[in-house]
Amino acid sequence: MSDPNPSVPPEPVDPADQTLESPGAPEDFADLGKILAIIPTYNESGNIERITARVRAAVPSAHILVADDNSPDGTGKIADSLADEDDHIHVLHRLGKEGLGAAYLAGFTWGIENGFDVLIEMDADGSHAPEQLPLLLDALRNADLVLGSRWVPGGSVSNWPKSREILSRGGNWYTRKALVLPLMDATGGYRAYRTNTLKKIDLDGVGSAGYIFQVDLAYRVIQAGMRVVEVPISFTEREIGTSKMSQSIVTEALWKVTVWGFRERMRSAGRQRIRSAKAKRKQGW
Ligand SMILES: Nc1nc2c(ncn2[C@@H]2O[C@H](COP(=O)(O)OP(=O)(O)OP(=O)(O)O)[C@@H](O)[C@H]2O)c(=O)[nH]1
Ligand SMILES: [Mg+2]
Repeated sequence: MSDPNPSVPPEPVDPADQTLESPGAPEDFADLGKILAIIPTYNESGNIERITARVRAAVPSAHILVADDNSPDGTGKIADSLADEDDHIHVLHRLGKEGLGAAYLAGFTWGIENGFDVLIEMDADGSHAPEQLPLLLDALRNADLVLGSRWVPGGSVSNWPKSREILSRGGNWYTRKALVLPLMDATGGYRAYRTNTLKKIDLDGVGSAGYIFQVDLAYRVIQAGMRVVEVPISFTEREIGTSKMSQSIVTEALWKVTVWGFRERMRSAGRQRIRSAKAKRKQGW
């Protein structure tokens, strides 16, 4: 697969039509192999039970890994008791808060070591509807990475203050321009990766901690010539618990995108210089 351009997204689906009571047996996506949804948590005691239950109902064949950074509110303990009752739920206890990126990298390593073929990224706070996971998995049949996108036609956000929307749209606009990245929502965190996709990029070289981690990975997948597809999602702001978004997360994102964009421009200017020197030599200048 070498077309890095995102394809036309599938028909948008109203999440209201995708309740837990949806008729018919849920699809098991056996053709994609073993599926693991990684849910990073920090103080999500009010959400963890509900989100795991929704994932289990939406795609019963999928396993769940809760990657908890020793949450002071006891999220890890609740996850342990859920894992005791359900062999599809696993818990990765980490020593302390190290950021979303570090938790996902540890989760990916766990998933790869335990033989999973598909790795899902999903927030614990319900912003990413598990009922839309089948949309991402279906699109993964023809992609190396699927992004749940708020900013393609059919995508939406609800209960977000205007300031958050401006930050997300603006951040994505800047990312698109600086990195020449053909993606509408490179910062989003609802994703489906093939394990093979992650094996082909240098995960050890990823140092990003905050939300820029998402851009970092999408950028690496596209630069490796793999196919990234965006599907519309309905994003809902968290109702329970507190956001971990901070000024330092935004600053990390801004400076990293700027540095990478500058580096890429220097590289392509270098390539251009070499090409014109070769052309001149050929013409006998
Ligand atoms: N393990 C771990 N999880 C984290 C860390 N920071 C955030 N998370 C989790 O990552 C997911 C996204 O974090 P949120 O606080 O919801 O960030 P957000 O969605 O941008 O912010 P809101 O819109 O206010 O919810 C949640 O499941 C968090 O619990 C961290 O340092 N370690
Ligand atoms: Mg959130």
